[in-house]
Amino acid sequence: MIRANAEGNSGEPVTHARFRRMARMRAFDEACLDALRRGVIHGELHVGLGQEAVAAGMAESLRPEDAVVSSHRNHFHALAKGVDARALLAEICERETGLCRGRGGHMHPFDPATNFSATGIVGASLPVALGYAHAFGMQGGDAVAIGVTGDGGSHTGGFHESMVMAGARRLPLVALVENNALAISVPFSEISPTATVAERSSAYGALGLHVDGTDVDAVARVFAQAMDHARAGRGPVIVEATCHRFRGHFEGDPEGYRPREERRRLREQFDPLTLYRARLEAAGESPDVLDGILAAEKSGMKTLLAEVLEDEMPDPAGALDHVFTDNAGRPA
Ligand SMILES: Cc1ncc(C[n+]2csc(CCOP(=O)(O)OP(=O)(O)O)c2C)c(N)n1
Repeated sequence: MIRANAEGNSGEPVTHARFRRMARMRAFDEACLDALRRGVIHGELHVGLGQEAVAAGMAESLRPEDAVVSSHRNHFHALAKGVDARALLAEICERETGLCRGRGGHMHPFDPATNFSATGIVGASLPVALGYAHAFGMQGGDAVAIGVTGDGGSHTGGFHESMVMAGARRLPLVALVENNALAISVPFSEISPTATVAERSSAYGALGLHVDGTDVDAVARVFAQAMDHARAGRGPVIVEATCHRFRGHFEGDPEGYRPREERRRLREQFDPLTLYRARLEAAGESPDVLDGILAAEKSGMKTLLAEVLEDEMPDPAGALDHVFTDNAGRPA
């Protein structure tokens, strides 16, 4: 049986590792929704429920030296890169124990230890990832920078400029586009000049790959191909993963742009966990083992949330601490 690589649980079959990763991601965002209902998260919250297979498929090909720069919908990418779930949850819950001591919140987690960061500015993950890719190119190793964005982000100037420069200089940049067919309320089909984002890659001298982002096995395979290409110095890649957002754009979104039944239909047909479970069971996997994985991840995340909610919040008097640096990049 195939075993998971170093990023998976040691010795666990790769199928279990993939299912577990998705289960953990789902449990994480469900914990965030729980925290929101308890009134401990202020400001907008964008969860990724329905999109677990994309980040979980990406995870296996990531090495510690690679960099991931994500978007406003970043929790799953952070977990895929190895960001500590407790520190991330504490950041989202605005605690002093958070990744950025509670000052960044859910849209701005930064973790130098794992080379992970995110931005709430749509499309701006790409120029930041380009900077990493440029540095990696100068260093001469085989590290890769991944810029994650949505279909909306792929229509920004920053995305285009980053791909132009990465293509011209053959930089190790992978643009991961999570195409959930909506930029808030705007359908991809109404504003895209092409049927896919991936097919624009030839204009950038990039490799373009399209994958069903509800299928974790397919994402893992395609993402590995993208990373091999970039690591080998053959230039940038666009990986477009089509997927579905099960909740509103943000929590509180009245979703006037899609009927409730549509949301229910998407959940019924395209839940990546349900789809993967069906595949594993058809191959002879025991339902009890899969139930055990789901239950363990859910209860683990509940415990984590309970712990985090006991943590201190930052002292308002220190609101500007750790926010600015001096010119040498040291905390002021
Ligand atoms: C530069 C910029 N313009 C507008 C916004 C407001 N905004 C936040 S998310 C979003 C849509 C993003 O859509 P997409 O990139 O497809 O990602 P998704 O929300 O579907 O994951 C917009 C317009 C923003 N944050 N930044």
